[in-house]
Amino acid sequence: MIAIYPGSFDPITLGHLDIIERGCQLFELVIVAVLRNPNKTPLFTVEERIEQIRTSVQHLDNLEVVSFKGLTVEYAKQRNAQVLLRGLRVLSDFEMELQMAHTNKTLSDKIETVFLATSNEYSFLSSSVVKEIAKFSGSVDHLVPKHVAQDIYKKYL
Ligand code: COD
Repeated sequence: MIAIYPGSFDPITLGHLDIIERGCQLFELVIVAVLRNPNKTPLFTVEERIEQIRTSVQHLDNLEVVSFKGLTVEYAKQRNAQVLLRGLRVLSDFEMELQMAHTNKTLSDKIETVFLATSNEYSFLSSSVVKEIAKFSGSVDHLVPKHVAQDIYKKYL
């Protein structure tokens, strides 16, 4: 079974990486799909984020990292994926994720959303938290892969 793990990944965190690694144990192929979203001003370009993710997942072989535009379910159909993989941290994630899963189900009833609960140590972790800490010169070494931390420090220099 093929799963798409869609997201912004601006930047990838250890929480995302944990979901990717666990997803790779469950599915034949996991496609990490970075949304090209013209309505957002990200810290990193899509190309930078793809590079960061690829460098972080070199130890996994049933994985692809790509970008996509438009609706996630349409991209999933193009790739013959049956599953959208998502992570859940806190109750507020659940509300938003459930709404998204129901919306996606109305767009394609053949594609299921599968949620993985965050690992305990990453339940507070988001890309926004990482950017907030780095912006105020705090260390993010324990929150993102090493090369990503270096990229973040360079951006905020
Ligand atoms: N532990 C576990 N899971 C985590 C953690 C963590 N510490 N941090 C993040 N995650 C999970 C998130 O809950 C999410 O499931 C996933 O990782 C990706 O997170 P983000 O923040 O990088 O990406 P999002 O949530 O901003 O991505 C949103 C999408 C791009 C998937 C969404 O906007 C989308 O599908 N857009 C395309 C348009 C579309 O199809 N719209 C219809 C659906 S409403």
